[in-house]
Parts: sequence; C-alpha cells; structure tokens
Amino acid sequence: MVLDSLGKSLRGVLQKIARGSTVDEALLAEVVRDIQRALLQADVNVQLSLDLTKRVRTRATTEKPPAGASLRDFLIRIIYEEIRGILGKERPFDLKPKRILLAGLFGQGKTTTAGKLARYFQKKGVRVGLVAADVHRPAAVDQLEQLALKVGCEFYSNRAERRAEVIVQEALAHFPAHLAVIVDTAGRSGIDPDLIAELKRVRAVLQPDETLLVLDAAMGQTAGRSAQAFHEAVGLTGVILTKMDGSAKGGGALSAVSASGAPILFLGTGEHIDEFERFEPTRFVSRLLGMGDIQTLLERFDELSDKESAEKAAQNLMSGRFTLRDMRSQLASLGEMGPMSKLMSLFPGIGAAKVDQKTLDATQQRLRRFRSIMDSMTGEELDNPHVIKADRVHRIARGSGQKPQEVRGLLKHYESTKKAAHGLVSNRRLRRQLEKQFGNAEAPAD
Ligand SMILES: Nc1nc2c(ncn2[C@@H]2O[C@H](COP(=O)(O)OP(=O)(O)O)[C@@H](O)[C@H]2O)c(=O)[nH]1
Ligand SMILES: [Mg+2]
Repeated sequence: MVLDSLGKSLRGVLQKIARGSTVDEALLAEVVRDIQRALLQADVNVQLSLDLTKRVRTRATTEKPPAGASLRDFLIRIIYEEIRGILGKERPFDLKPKRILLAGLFGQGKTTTAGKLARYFQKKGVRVGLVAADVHRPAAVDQLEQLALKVGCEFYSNRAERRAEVIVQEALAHFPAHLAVIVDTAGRSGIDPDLIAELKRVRAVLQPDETLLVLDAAMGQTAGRSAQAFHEAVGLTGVILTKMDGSAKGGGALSAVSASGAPILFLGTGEHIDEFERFEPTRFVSRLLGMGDIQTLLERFDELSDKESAEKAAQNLMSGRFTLRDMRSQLASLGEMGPMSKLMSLFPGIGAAKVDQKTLDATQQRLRRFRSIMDSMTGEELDNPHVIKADRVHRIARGSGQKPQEVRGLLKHYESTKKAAHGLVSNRRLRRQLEKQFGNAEAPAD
C-alpha cells in the first residue's frame, strides 16, 4: 500500500485507543504525540501537523459523543475526520471521451503517466488517442509511441513539426471522432515563461476538459508550491502524483498539494503501466487507517448470523430472552469460526496485540468445560436458567464431572453475557452508522 509506514503508525494509534483501559488525559496526550510523530515522518508540514493534533485534542475534550457512542469510537472518528480533512475535496472523474492536457516539469513522469492514463481509459472501454507534443526531446516521441503500442490505442506524432499546438491540431483532425485525447507535452527544468506560453497555445487549440499537472511525490511539501504556481499560470483541474511507491515523503506531497486547492485525481505507484490508481480521499483514509478490518469483522458476524441457531440467539439477545440454550449455540458457532486466535485477529486493536497462547488455551479449555456442564442440564434448565438453585448446581456438577464453583462460574458468565448483549447490539448499530458516514465525505458531524 502507498504510504505503508504512515498507515502502520496511524493504525498503531487506533489500536492504542482500542486497547487502552479508559480514554483519559494521559491517553489523549500519547495519541496526539504519536499522530504528530507519524505525520512528521511522512513529511507533512509541521504547522499542519500541529494544527491537526490541536483540533483532535480540542474536539475530544469539548465535544460530546453522540448518544450511545463510546468515547473510544468517538475519538477514532475525530481522528479519521481530521486526517480526511487535510486531503482535499472529493472530485469525480468521468470515464467518457474527453480531452486531457498533461503538464509538468522534466522527469516528473508525464510521458509514463500519459500511457497509464490511456490504459486506464481503454480498460474501461473508452478508446484513446495519444498525442506526442513534446517537441523538445525526440526520445519522448519514441517513448510515447512504445506506450501506445503496448496499450493498443491510437497515436499521433509529427517529428518534422516544431510547434506543439500545430501537432495537436493535426492530431484532432487525424483521429476518428469520439476518442479520449491525451496530450503529452514538453517539460522544462523550472516554470518559465516559454513553458507557460507553450501550454497556453496548446490549450487554445485543444480546448481541454482537463488540464492535469504531473508531479513527482518525492518533491514532498515543495510539490504544493509547484502546484500553486502552475495553477495560477494555466489553471489546473487536477493533479497526478507520481512515484508514490518510492518516497517516504508522500504524505507531505499529498497534504501540500491538497492545500493548494487543486484536487489530486490519480497516484502513480510504480514504473509499470498498470501501477496507477484513482485517488479518492475518503477511501484512501479508510484504507490508511485500516477501517477495512472493521468491515471484515462485521461481515464475518453477518455470515454467522445466517446460521439459524445463531440468528435465533441474536434475536433473543436483543429481546432480552437470552437463554442458556442460546448461549450454547452461540459458543458452538464461535468454535465454527476457527481458532480463537484467528477470531481475535479480526478485532481492530486486538489483532496486533497478539493475545498470548496461554490465555487462548485457557479460554478454550474453559469453553469446553462450559459445554460439558450445559450437556448435563435438563431442557427446563437450559430454557429457564433461573430455576437452577444450589441443589441443582451440585447435581449438574456431579453429572458433568466439574466443580460446583465452575457451574456457578458458567451461570455468572451467562448473566454478564446477557447484560452485555444490549450494549453489544447498540454498539454494532453505531459502528454501522459510522461506517456509512465514513463512506460519505459530506456527511455532517453530529
Ligand atoms: N517508481 C516510479 N517511477 C516512475 C513513476 N512514474 C514515472 N516513473 C519513472 O520516472 C522517470 C521519468 O518519467 P517520464 O515519464 O519520462 O517523465 P517526463 O519527463 O515527465 O515525461 C522514468 O524513469 C519513469 O519510469 C512511478 O509512479 N513510480
Ligand atoms: Mg516526457
């Protein structure tokens, strides 16, 4: 994944929150410090990082979590929102025949990106014409021609022509109608008047739907200034950040370019033609923070509740009619989910903590004892646990070969499961609600 180490640090922060015994001042201070360190290591601007963590702290201490939400979930949500907030607006990108002008300095990845973008369109069934309008480097024309061959798209060049805008005009006349047209232009070593004038002449002829700046992510924060300057000179509709694979500074480039106001539309993630992806801030942050894990967990539970008995148990849980029989089928379905360690690894926060083998073994042994105790109960006792008084406890203990205190332990476990049930259910509902909101950048915070 792009920004591996930033994602890892941030997920570590969320795990700390999930694992901490309470959300208090000490935990908050630690969380704020960790986030700051993670952002700075990814080259995010110092002031931006400080402002972000200050907002996290202020919101966590002054805002009230919505009814039914835990402080933990609330804090995680605040962190999500604030990090999402520095990545700019969500901008749709239609895959229809349109005209695209690529601009940028030397070596930033323009020509490579022209090929990647062509592939991206063609894969979705939109035919593309690539135009070699880099009149300064003959090698760039060959490079683009090779890419066009690889992608299997139309290609136009005119090696005898020195004026980029004339080549573009010829290309438009040459291509069949309804192609997406992507124009690769020449770079310079810096933004100079020649470059801007050339881009403006090409633009007058092409009338592009998109003017995209191609920027190398290794520039880090300075990518923001570059985007700003190009934006002012030619007016950008978006930015493509390349070489996100090779740079630890990607976070700086992402946040700084977003701050310039030009939306980032795509990321280049390698030299290969398919190493190219859409950049969607909301989805990106969810992935970065590992929100996908939460989804996986919920899906696993959904699969489970398809099973009849588990479903009935869940219904009884919600209505407060949870019996020992329900608990027995619940424990049985837990067993079906596979080894306990696998189940644990699905829980955000617990997975990385690595529950030690001893604890796991002890838990599993206890579950086995619970099962044998329940097997010694009568149907009446399973359906109406409150009839189990002292004399029945001793009979059940003898029947199952367990100690009476273990039978009482089981009854205690049953009582607390029943109590926790309501909390669990509403918590799940809240999680879902959060998931829904996470999927929608424009959702208002409540
Ligand atoms: N690792 C990596 N290399 C890239 C990426 N995009 C482009 N490059 C490399 O960057 C170098 C310059 O690319 P090029 O397209 O010729 O840049 P241009 O001068 O702007 O047209 C080439 O060696 C490319 O293979 C990317 O996303 N990841
Ligand atoms: Mg080039």
